[in-house]
Amino acid sequence: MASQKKADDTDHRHPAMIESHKRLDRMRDEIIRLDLERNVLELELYGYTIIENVKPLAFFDELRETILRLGEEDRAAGKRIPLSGPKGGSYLVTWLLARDRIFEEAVMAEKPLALITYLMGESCQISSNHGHVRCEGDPPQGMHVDAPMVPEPIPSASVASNMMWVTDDFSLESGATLVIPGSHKRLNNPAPGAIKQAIPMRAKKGSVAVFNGNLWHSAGARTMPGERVGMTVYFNRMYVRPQEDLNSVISDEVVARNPPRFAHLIGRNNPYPAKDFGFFNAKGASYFGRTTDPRG
Ligand SMILES: O=C(O)CCC(=O)C(=O)O
Ligand SMILES: [Fe+2]
Repeated sequence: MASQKKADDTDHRHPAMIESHKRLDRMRDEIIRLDLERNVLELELYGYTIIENVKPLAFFDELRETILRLGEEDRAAGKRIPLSGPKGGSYLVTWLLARDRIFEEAVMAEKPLALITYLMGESCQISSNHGHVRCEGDPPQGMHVDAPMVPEPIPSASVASNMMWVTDDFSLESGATLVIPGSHKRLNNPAPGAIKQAIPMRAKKGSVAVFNGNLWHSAGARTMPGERVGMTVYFNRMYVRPQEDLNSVISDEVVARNPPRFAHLIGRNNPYPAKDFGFFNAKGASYFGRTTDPRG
Protein backbone atom coordinates (compact mmCIF):
# COMPACT_ATOMS: atom_id res chain seq x y z
CA MET A 1 0.00 0.00 0.00
CA ALA A 2 1.29 3.43 -0.93
CA SER A 3 0.89 4.90 2.54
CA GLN A 4 2.51 2.08 4.51
CA LYS A 5 5.51 3.15 6.57
CA LYS A 6 8.61 0.97 6.50
CA ALA A 7 9.40 -0.78 9.78
CA ASP A 8 13.12 0.11 9.58
CA ASP A 9 12.39 3.83 9.91
CA THR A 10 13.87 4.82 6.52
CA ASP A 11 10.64 6.57 5.58
CA HIS A 12 11.30 10.30 5.41
CA ARG A 13 8.15 11.38 3.64
CA HIS A 14 6.51 14.67 4.54
CA PRO A 15 3.31 14.09 6.60
CA ALA A 16 1.25 15.72 3.80
CA MET A 17 2.76 13.27 1.31
CA ILE A 18 1.77 10.34 3.54
CA GLU A 19 -1.76 11.78 3.68
CA SER A 20 -1.91 11.98 -0.10
CA HIS A 21 -0.71 8.38 -0.37
CA LYS A 22 -3.46 7.38 2.06
CA ARG A 23 -5.95 8.99 -0.30
CA LEU A 24 -4.65 6.72 -3.09
CA ASP A 25 -5.06 3.68 -0.85
CA ARG A 26 -8.64 4.62 0.06
CA MET A 27 -9.47 5.09 -3.62
CA ARG A 28 -7.98 1.69 -4.51
CA ASP A 29 -9.79 -0.07 -1.64
CA GLU A 30 -13.15 1.45 -2.67
CA ILE A 31 -12.74 0.44 -6.33
CA ILE A 32 -11.99 -3.16 -5.31
CA ARG A 33 -14.69 -3.31 -2.60
CA LEU A 34 -17.34 -2.12 -5.05
CA ASP A 35 -16.18 -4.35 -7.96
CA LEU A 36 -15.48 -1.39 -10.21
CA GLU A 37 -12.19 -2.52 -11.78
CA ARG A 38 -13.80 -3.02 -15.22
CA ASN A 39 -15.34 0.44 -15.04
CA VAL A 40 -11.96 1.99 -14.24
CA LEU A 41 -10.48 0.26 -17.29
CA GLU A 42 -13.31 1.60 -19.46
CA LEU A 43 -12.75 5.12 -18.10
CA GLU A 44 -9.10 4.84 -19.10
CA LEU A 45 -9.75 3.40 -22.56
CA TYR A 46 -12.99 5.05 -23.63
CA GLY A 47 -13.43 7.99 -21.27
CA TYR A 48 -16.82 6.75 -20.08
CA THR A 49 -18.41 3.75 -18.41
CA ILE A 50 -21.89 2.57 -17.47
CA ILE A 51 -22.86 1.08 -14.11
CA GLU A 52 -26.14 -0.86 -14.18
CA ASN A 53 -28.73 -1.29 -11.40
CA VAL A 54 -27.36 1.51 -9.26
CA LYS A 55 -30.64 1.77 -7.32
CA PRO A 56 -34.05 0.06 -7.63
CA LEU A 57 -36.08 1.11 -10.68
CA ALA A 58 -38.62 2.75 -8.35
CA PHE A 59 -35.91 5.20 -7.29
CA PHE A 60 -35.27 6.12 -10.93
CA ASP A 61 -39.03 6.56 -11.48
CA GLU A 62 -39.18 8.93 -8.53
CA LEU A 63 -36.17 10.88 -9.79
CA ARG A 64 -37.83 11.26 -13.18
CA GLU A 65 -41.17 12.35 -11.72
CA THR A 66 -39.48 14.84 -9.41
CA ILE A 67 -37.44 16.38 -12.24
CA LEU A 68 -40.59 16.75 -14.37
CA ARG A 69 -42.54 18.23 -11.44
CA LEU A 70 -39.81 20.80 -10.75
CA GLY A 71 -39.59 21.58 -14.47
CA GLU A 72 -43.33 22.22 -14.42
CA GLU A 73 -42.89 24.54 -11.42
CA ASP A 74 -40.24 26.44 -13.39
CA ARG A 75 -42.57 26.73 -16.39
CA ALA A 76 -45.44 28.03 -14.23
CA ALA A 77 -43.09 30.60 -12.70
CA GLY A 78 -41.89 31.68 -16.18
CA LYS A 79 -38.35 30.48 -15.30
CA ARG A 80 -37.96 27.40 -17.47
CA ILE A 81 -34.54 27.16 -19.14
CA PRO A 82 -34.89 26.10 -22.80
CA LEU A 83 -32.15 23.94 -24.30
CA SER A 84 -33.02 24.20 -27.99
CA GLY A 85 -33.94 27.72 -28.91
CA PRO A 86 -37.35 29.37 -28.47
CA LYS A 87 -39.26 26.80 -30.61
CA GLY A 88 -37.74 23.65 -29.16
CA GLY A 89 -39.32 21.68 -26.33
CA SER A 90 -36.14 20.50 -24.58
CA TYR A 91 -35.25 22.10 -21.28
CA LEU A 92 -32.97 22.06 -18.25
CA VAL A 93 -34.09 21.79 -14.62
CA THR A 94 -31.50 23.37 -12.32
CA TRP A 95 -30.57 23.50 -8.60
CA LEU A 96 -31.99 20.00 -8.04
CA LEU A 97 -29.88 19.19 -4.99
CA ALA A 98 -31.32 22.18 -3.17
CA ARG A 99 -34.92 21.44 -4.21
CA ASP A 100 -35.78 17.89 -3.11
CA ARG A 101 -34.38 15.34 -0.69
CA ILE A 102 -34.26 12.51 -3.24
CA PHE A 103 -31.28 14.15 -4.93
CA GLU A 104 -29.26 13.94 -1.70
CA GLU A 105 -29.54 10.16 -1.88
CA ALA A 106 -28.57 10.15 -5.57
CA VAL A 107 -25.40 12.21 -5.22
CA MET A 108 -24.19 10.01 -2.36
CA ALA A 109 -24.71 6.70 -4.25
CA GLU A 110 -21.50 4.73 -3.61
CA LYS A 111 -20.55 3.33 -7.00
CA PRO A 112 -20.80 6.38 -9.24
CA LEU A 113 -19.19 8.53 -6.54
CA ALA A 114 -16.25 6.10 -6.25
CA LEU A 115 -15.64 6.44 -10.01
CA ILE A 116 -15.84 10.23 -9.91
CA THR A 117 -13.38 10.08 -7.02
CA TYR A 118 -11.10 7.92 -9.15
CA LEU A 119 -11.17 10.60 -11.86
CA MET A 120 -10.80 13.67 -9.67
CA GLY A 121 -9.74 12.71 -6.16
CA GLU A 122 -11.66 12.82 -2.90
CA SER A 123 -11.35 16.60 -2.70
CA CYS A 124 -13.67 17.17 -5.68
CA GLN A 125 -16.98 18.99 -5.29
CA ILE A 126 -20.38 19.12 -6.94
CA SER A 127 -20.65 21.83 -9.57
CA SER A 128 -24.34 21.33 -10.35
CA ASN A 129 -27.17 18.79 -10.40
CA HIS A 130 -29.44 19.16 -13.42
CA GLY A 131 -32.36 17.44 -15.12
CA HIS A 132 -31.97 17.29 -18.94
CA VAL A 133 -35.32 16.83 -20.67
CA ARG A 134 -34.99 16.20 -24.41
CA CYS A 135 -37.99 16.20 -26.75
CA GLU A 136 -38.65 14.94 -30.27
CA GLY A 137 -37.78 17.41 -33.03
CA ASP A 138 -34.89 19.27 -31.41
CA PRO A 139 -31.43 19.04 -33.02
CA PRO A 140 -28.54 17.36 -31.19
CA GLN A 141 -26.53 19.52 -28.84
CA GLY A 142 -23.17 20.71 -30.15
CA MET A 143 -20.25 18.37 -29.43
CA HIS A 144 -18.26 19.65 -26.45
CA VAL A 145 -16.10 18.82 -23.46
CA ASP A 146 -17.36 19.61 -19.96
CA ALA A 147 -14.44 21.96 -19.30
CA PRO A 148 -15.84 25.39 -20.07
CA MET A 149 -13.39 28.31 -19.91
CA VAL A 150 -10.42 25.92 -19.67
CA PRO A 151 -7.81 26.89 -22.29
CA GLU A 152 -6.23 24.21 -24.48
CA PRO A 153 -4.42 21.98 -23.90
CA ILE A 154 -7.00 20.89 -21.35
CA PRO A 155 -5.24 19.26 -18.35
CA SER A 156 -5.19 15.46 -18.61
CA ALA A 157 -6.19 15.22 -14.93
CA SER A 158 -9.72 16.40 -15.63
CA VAL A 159 -10.88 19.62 -14.00
CA ALA A 160 -14.53 18.44 -14.21
CA SER A 161 -16.37 15.17 -14.81
CA ASN A 162 -19.94 14.05 -14.98
CA MET A 163 -22.49 11.43 -14.00
CA MET A 164 -25.54 10.87 -16.18
CA TRP A 165 -28.41 9.15 -14.36
CA VAL A 166 -30.43 7.21 -16.92
CA THR A 167 -34.09 7.61 -15.91
CA ASP A 168 -35.33 6.55 -19.39
CA ASP A 169 -33.72 3.90 -21.60
CA PHE A 170 -30.95 5.53 -23.64
CA SER A 171 -30.88 4.59 -27.35
CA LEU A 172 -30.12 6.45 -30.57
CA GLU A 173 -33.85 7.11 -31.11
CA SER A 174 -34.58 8.12 -27.52
CA GLY A 175 -31.87 10.80 -27.58
CA ALA A 176 -29.01 9.15 -25.68
CA THR A 177 -25.90 11.18 -24.97
CA LEU A 178 -23.52 10.81 -27.95
CA VAL A 179 -19.85 10.11 -27.23
CA ILE A 180 -16.60 9.59 -29.13
CA PRO A 181 -14.74 6.80 -27.32
CA GLY A 182 -11.13 7.67 -26.55
CA SER A 183 -11.53 11.38 -27.33
CA HIS A 184 -10.78 12.27 -23.69
CA LYS A 185 -7.10 11.75 -24.58
CA ARG A 186 -7.14 14.56 -27.15
CA LEU A 187 -7.16 17.34 -24.53
CA ASN A 188 -8.84 19.83 -26.81
CA ASN A 189 -12.28 20.90 -27.97
CA PRO A 190 -14.00 18.83 -30.66
CA ALA A 191 -13.36 19.83 -34.25
CA PRO A 192 -16.41 20.89 -36.35
CA GLY A 193 -18.10 17.80 -37.76
CA ALA A 194 -16.78 15.54 -34.98
CA ILE A 195 -20.34 14.39 -34.30
CA LYS A 196 -20.08 12.07 -37.34
CA GLN A 197 -17.67 9.90 -35.33
CA ALA A 198 -20.00 9.68 -32.32
CA ILE A 199 -21.98 6.71 -31.00
CA PRO A 200 -24.97 6.74 -28.65
CA MET A 201 -24.29 5.81 -25.05
CA ARG A 202 -26.84 2.97 -24.93
CA ALA A 203 -27.95 2.28 -21.36
CA LYS A 204 -30.90 0.78 -19.52
CA LYS A 205 -33.01 2.80 -17.14
CA GLY A 206 -31.49 2.22 -13.69
CA SER A 207 -27.95 2.83 -14.95
CA VAL A 208 -25.55 5.66 -14.28
CA ALA A 209 -22.94 6.64 -16.85
CA VAL A 210 -19.77 8.24 -15.50
CA PHE A 211 -17.64 10.16 -17.97
CA ASN A 212 -14.43 12.11 -18.00
CA GLY A 213 -15.14 15.81 -18.57
CA ASN A 214 -12.52 15.75 -21.35
CA LEU A 215 -14.63 13.31 -23.40
CA TRP A 216 -16.18 14.73 -26.58
CA HIS A 217 -19.93 14.33 -26.19
CA SER A 218 -23.35 15.88 -26.77
CA ALA A 219 -27.01 15.23 -26.13
CA GLY A 220 -28.45 13.31 -29.10
CA ALA A 221 -31.57 14.23 -31.08
CA ARG A 222 -34.71 12.42 -29.96
CA THR A 223 -36.60 10.98 -32.93
CA MET A 224 -39.49 9.33 -31.10
CA PRO A 225 -42.44 10.79 -29.19
CA GLY A 226 -42.20 11.59 -25.50
CA GLU A 227 -39.43 12.95 -23.34
CA ARG A 228 -35.99 11.63 -22.48
CA VAL A 229 -35.18 12.56 -18.92
CA GLY A 230 -31.59 12.28 -17.75
CA MET A 231 -29.94 13.74 -14.68
CA THR A 232 -26.38 14.97 -14.45
CA VAL A 233 -24.36 15.35 -11.31
CA TYR A 234 -21.48 17.46 -12.48
CA PHE A 235 -18.29 17.59 -10.41
CA ASN A 236 -15.32 19.92 -10.40
CA ARG A 237 -11.95 20.09 -8.70
CA MET A 238 -11.67 22.24 -5.57
CA TYR A 239 -9.90 25.02 -7.45
CA VAL A 240 -12.68 25.40 -10.04
CA ARG A 241 -15.72 27.62 -9.53
CA PRO A 242 -18.94 25.58 -9.38
CA GLN A 243 -21.90 26.25 -11.70
CA GLU A 244 -24.24 26.40 -8.70
CA ASP A 245 -23.25 27.87 -5.33
CA LEU A 246 -24.89 25.00 -3.45
CA ASN A 247 -22.98 25.84 -0.27
CA SER A 248 -24.82 29.11 0.11
CA VAL A 249 -28.32 27.64 -0.27
CA ILE A 250 -28.12 24.24 1.48
CA SER A 251 -28.88 24.47 5.20
CA ASP A 252 -26.91 23.03 8.14
CA GLU A 253 -29.90 20.78 8.82
CA VAL A 254 -29.57 19.15 5.37
CA VAL A 255 -25.81 18.80 5.85
CA ALA A 256 -26.33 17.17 9.27
CA ARG A 257 -28.66 14.48 7.95
CA ASN A 258 -26.15 13.33 5.31
CA PRO A 259 -22.81 11.45 5.46
CA PRO A 260 -19.80 13.67 6.29
CA ARG A 261 -18.61 13.79 2.67
CA PHE A 262 -21.79 15.60 1.64
CA ALA A 263 -20.58 18.79 3.35
CA HIS A 264 -17.34 18.71 1.39
CA LEU A 265 -19.14 17.94 -1.88
CA ILE A 266 -21.34 21.01 -1.65
CA GLY A 267 -18.34 23.24 -0.88
CA ARG A 268 -18.63 23.69 2.92
CA ASN A 269 -14.91 22.92 3.35
CA ASN A 270 -13.59 25.06 0.55
CA PRO A 271 -11.31 27.79 1.98
CA TYR A 272 -12.02 29.96 -1.09
CA PRO A 273 -13.45 32.48 -1.57
CA ALA A 274 -12.48 33.69 1.90
CA LYS A 275 -14.69 36.10 3.80
CA ASP A 276 -12.11 36.70 6.51
CA PHE A 277 -8.46 35.75 6.19
CA GLY A 278 -8.27 35.29 9.96
CA PHE A 279 -10.04 32.01 9.27
CA PHE A 280 -9.06 29.12 7.04
CA ASN A 281 -11.22 26.06 6.87
CA ALA A 282 -8.85 23.40 8.24
CA LYS A 283 -10.46 20.49 6.40
CA GLY A 284 -10.27 22.18 3.04
CA ALA A 285 -6.78 23.53 3.67
CA SER A 286 -5.54 19.97 4.26
CA TYR A 287 -5.54 19.62 0.46
CA PHE A 288 -2.96 22.43 0.16
CA GLY A 289 -0.25 19.87 1.01
CA ARG A 290 2.23 18.34 -1.38
CA THR A 291 1.34 15.27 -3.41
CA THR A 292 2.62 13.26 -6.37
CA ASP A 293 -0.92 12.51 -7.56
CA PRO A 294 -2.41 14.87 -10.16
CA ARG A 295 -5.80 14.41 -8.49
CA GLY A 296 -4.47 16.38 -5.53
O1 LIG B 1 -28.30 15.63 -22.07
C1 LIG B 1 -27.30 15.00 -22.44
O2 LIG B 1 -27.37 13.87 -22.94
C2 LIG B 1 -25.93 15.59 -22.26
C3 LIG B 1 -25.94 16.99 -21.73
C4 LIG B 1 -24.58 17.60 -21.66
O3 LIG B 1 -23.60 17.01 -22.02
C5 LIG B 1 -24.39 18.94 -21.12
O4 LIG B 1 -25.38 19.67 -20.93
O5 LIG B 1 -23.22 19.34 -20.88
FE1 LIG C 1 -21.76 18.02 -21.46
